[in-house]
Amino acid sequence: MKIVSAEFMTGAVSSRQYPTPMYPELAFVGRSNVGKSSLINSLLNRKKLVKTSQTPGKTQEINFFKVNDDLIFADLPGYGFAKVPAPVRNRWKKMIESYLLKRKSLVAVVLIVDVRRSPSPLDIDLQRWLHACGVEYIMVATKADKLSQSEINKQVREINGTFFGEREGEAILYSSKSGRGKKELWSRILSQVEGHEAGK
Ligand SMILES: Nc1nc2c(ncn2[C@@H]2O[C@H](COP(=O)(O)OP(=O)(O)O)[C@@H](O)[C@H]2O)c(=O)[nH]1
Ligand SMILES: [Mg+2]
Repeated sequence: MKIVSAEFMTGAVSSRQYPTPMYPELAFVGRSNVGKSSLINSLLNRKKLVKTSQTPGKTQEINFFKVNDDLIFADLPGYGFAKVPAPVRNRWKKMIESYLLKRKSLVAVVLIVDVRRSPSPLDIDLQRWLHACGVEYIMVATKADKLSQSEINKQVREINGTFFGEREGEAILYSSKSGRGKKELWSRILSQVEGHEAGK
C-alpha cells in the first residue's frame, strides 16, 4: 500500500477514549522491547512516528495511528517486563483483553516475537487466548537481521512448532532494519482487511 500520510491520533487508557472506529484497524502486540514500535515505523516508512526504546513497560496506553484514509494501527502496550508490579500487569491485561474483544473495527492482531528467542509463556498464552476467542492474528518473528540464515532456520522451526504445531500457519520473518518481510506482512494485512470487509 502506498503510504500517503501516517499520523498519531490519540492515546487511550479506556474504551471511552478510543477514536471513532472509522477504518479497519490492526493491533500490534508483543513483549516490551520486542521491536513493536520499530516494526510499525518500518511498515509506514517513517523513522520516528512511533517512539522506540522507551523505558520498557512504561507505555500503558493504546496509541492509535491513522494510515491514509484507509486504516488505523493500534500500538498496544508491551507486556512481560519483569519490574512491572502486579496491579499494573493486571490493569494491562484488563485493558488489552477488553480492547481485543470489544473493538468492532479490529481486523487482526499482529503478534510480534523476537526471532532470536524461544517463545515465552506470555506469548503462547496470548496466542492461545486469541485463537480461543476467535480473534484473527498474524504472527511475526522480527529482528531477523540479527541472525545468520542457518540460525534463522533453526529458530523459525521452533517458533512455528510452538505456535502452530500440526495446524496450518507460520510466522512471517521480519526485519525493521533491512525491510525483510515487509511486502509479505503488508500483503497479509491487506488480505485480512479484505476478508473482514467481505465477512461483514
Ligand atoms: N537490528 C534490529 N534492531 C531492532 C529491530 N527492531 C527493533 N530493534 C531495536 O530493538 C530495540 C527495541 O525496539 P522498539 O521498537 O522500541 O521495541 P518495542 O518496545 O517493542 O516498541 C530498539 O533498540 C530497536 O532499535 C530489528 O528488526 N532489527
Ligand atoms: Mg514501543
